Amino acid sequence: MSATLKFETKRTVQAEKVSAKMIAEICREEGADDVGFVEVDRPALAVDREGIRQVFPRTKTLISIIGLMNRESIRSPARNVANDEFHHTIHDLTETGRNIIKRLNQLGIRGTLPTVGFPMDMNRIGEVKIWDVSHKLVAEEAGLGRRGLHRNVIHPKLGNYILLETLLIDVEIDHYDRPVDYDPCLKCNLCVSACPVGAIQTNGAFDFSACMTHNYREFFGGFQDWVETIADSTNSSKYRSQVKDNESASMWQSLSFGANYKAAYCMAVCPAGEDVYFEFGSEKKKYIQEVLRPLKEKIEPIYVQKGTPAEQAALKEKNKEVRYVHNRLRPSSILGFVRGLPILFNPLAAKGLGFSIAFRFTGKEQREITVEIKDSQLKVREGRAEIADLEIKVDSETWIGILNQQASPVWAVLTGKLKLWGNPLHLHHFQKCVPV
Ligand code: B12
Ligand code: SF4
Repeated sequence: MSATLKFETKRTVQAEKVSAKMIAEICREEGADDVGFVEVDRPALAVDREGIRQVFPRTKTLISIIGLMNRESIRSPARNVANDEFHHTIHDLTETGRNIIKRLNQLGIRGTLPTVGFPMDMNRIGEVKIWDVSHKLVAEEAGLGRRGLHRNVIHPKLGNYILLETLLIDVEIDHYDRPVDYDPCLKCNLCVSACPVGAIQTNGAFDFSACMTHNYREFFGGFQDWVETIADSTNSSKYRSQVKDNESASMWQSLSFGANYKAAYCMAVCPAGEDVYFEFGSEKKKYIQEVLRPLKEKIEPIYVQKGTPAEQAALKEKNKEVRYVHNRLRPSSILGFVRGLPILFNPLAAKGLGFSIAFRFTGKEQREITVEIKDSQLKVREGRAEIADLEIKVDSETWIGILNQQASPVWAVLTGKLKLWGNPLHLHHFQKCVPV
């Protein structure tokens, strides 16, 4: 019996460098709405070098592909409609990526695709960066657009209503793309006004924690908080006094049909991009009335942490019900602690405070850093400052235990695992400014 090989096992593309035009054609035939190429050693991708190696060590070329969403669905105040559009586009884009890889396999080109979003490596949850490849950075380098004020990538033609995927392949190609040389963001600030937790700021700053706490309420951090609420509830009425029936139902829906985003309003209102601008350009008032206003008027819960700028922003929204929660982003290592500092820092809690702490971590993860909190800003420097208001020498695992409320600081001092020099009150201030 003779077996017919479905796929070529040898590389059938003979040229030293494979044709970018041919691969682009395959990508389009398989459903990519646009495509671009980046060589693996592009300096701008240094932050993901390790992640790329982890997913596919033989990577020579990154292919950025995009999936266009239906913008009326993303803009719909009906959250189920918008979420369905996100979920289906994620599914379709993954399918497109897998089919491209299958076609390339037939030519003997090997490769794979990191996920569009979730699943991610949850073992790294306490290290903050749990994704391997930053699709936005790859898309920018591949000339598919630039990040706008809201930090989503805006495609010059399609606007920001796109999701991104990156394919990693093991051949060099004969043409690589470069970033577009103009900024498609109109600086209209509609995204700033649409975000119910003030995550997008006019100066370009982005409040990761605010977005994570509200928009991702039914993803891992919010899920963990919900589980702990159940664990801490002595009976069903105690639970129901903290979690309303509609919130339990929404969590059930997320667990059953894919996690629901609570907003994405920054993306929904963005008028940038050639195909979108016509709706806004000549009729700005009408656009605001039709696109922004229904989202502002939607009556819905907004999830915030008490005492944060997100709470202040949410309280200004007339039609929203402010709900107080935690996001439970707890570091599991010193690496995660250091990475998480700028994300978890609460500038409101730091108002009027000014101090520096030199940390010396010993034991399993040895590292020295200096944290300065001044003028409502946090700065982290590698190395231990010679003069600091407080110096802390602490065993790394003990410190993570303290942050996770699984070890007592008093016990740590008594057992010599934590030593302090200087004003210990600054430790209390620090914990207020960087709540875990
Ligand atoms: C982490 C993440 C988030 C985080 C942080 C977002 C962010 N701005 O980085 C949270 C949970 C808040 C988030 C929210 C959303 N996300 Co998201 N997210 C990602 C993910 C996994 C990585 C993003 C990334 O590379 N960030 C780093 C850099 C590139 O982002 P940046 O904003 O330009 O820079 C800021 C951060 O880097 C931060 N920062 C600096 N140093 C460090 C270090 C670490 C470790 C971290 C975490 C942050 C950080 O400060 C910078 C300035 O504010 C990607 C999927 C992927 N694997 O790439 C999707 C992705 C970026 N998300 C996407 C989407 C659609 C959303 C939402 C609209 C979700 C929704 N449906 O409601 C919102 C939009 C929020 C917003 N305005 O940015 C799309 C964006 C598509 C596009 N057109 O650009 C992506 C690309 C998913 C995809 N495959 O399509 N997301
Ligand atoms: S909504 Fe306006 S300011 Fe925000 S990213 Fe889009 S074009 Fe830029």
